[in-house]
Amino acid sequence: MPLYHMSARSQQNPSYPQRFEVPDEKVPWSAPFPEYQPTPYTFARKDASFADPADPNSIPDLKQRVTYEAGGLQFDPSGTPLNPMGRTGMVERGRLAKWGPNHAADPIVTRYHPTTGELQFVAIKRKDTGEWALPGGMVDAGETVSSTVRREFTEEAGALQDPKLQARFEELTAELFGSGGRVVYRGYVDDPRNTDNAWMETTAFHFHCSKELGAMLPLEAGDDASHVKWVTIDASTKLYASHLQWVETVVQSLTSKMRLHGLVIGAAVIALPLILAVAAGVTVVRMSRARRS
Ligand code: RP5
Repeated sequence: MPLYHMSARSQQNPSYPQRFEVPDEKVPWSAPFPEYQPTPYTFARKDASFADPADPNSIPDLKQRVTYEAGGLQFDPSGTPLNPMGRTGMVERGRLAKWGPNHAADPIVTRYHPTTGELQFVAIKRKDTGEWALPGGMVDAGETVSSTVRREFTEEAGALQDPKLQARFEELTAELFGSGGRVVYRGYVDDPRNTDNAWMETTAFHFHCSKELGAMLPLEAGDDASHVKWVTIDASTKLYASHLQWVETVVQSLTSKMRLHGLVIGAAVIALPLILAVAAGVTVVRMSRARRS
């Protein structure tokens, strides 16, 4: 996470009104900023049944809501939750449904390209900002984050027209997600929808495809994604919100595993002739002893 959130202060979400400009040094709540006049904005939803009421003080369990941020939930004197990373130039909930943390889950699905061997991950193109992103989504009420990660991946990457391909996709994803994955990040997301009073938090899981699975996993755009594809990771890769940071964590861990694997193989290649020579020497000694006796 950068020192100060960047996307959460930006105009990257084109449907947002202009935010009040917050310079880096004014982001922390501890920095005095008497001229601060954040823009109030709450998106008027057609289906508001799962959204919070307009008044945060009317929510009985607000103070008990789960946050992954170490300091716990902070509130302003009126009882409204305060963004743990500081000012964003906007108050109220923006396009987020909940006051305070809004929970998501993100799958980082990787493979080595079947012919080039390049490390790749699955990305979707978001319709709201047009940026490439991990195929994550909001955790539904009563749902575990691991089920969300699988559901979102299936919805966003697996809307296949051919029923046979769809069935195969489901088999393969069951195998992939059956492993449970590895948690690589849990906490605040620098999301362009965040406000001073509502923000995204996520759990990002890594799943690595076997060679066979990586070659077979069919991908097609679906749900709120206009495109989905395998992306080769290189210096030019750009992703939505703070997604790139978690992908980089995965790349580092896979690269160091590969290095270790290479070292083990290298050591085995060097050691094998020695082991064979020693073994041959022992046999010769044994044979000559046997001849003498
Ligand atoms: C991001 O928003 C999360 O990391 C996740 O990828 C996404 C969830 O929101 P929706 O895609 O469901 O809008 O902050």
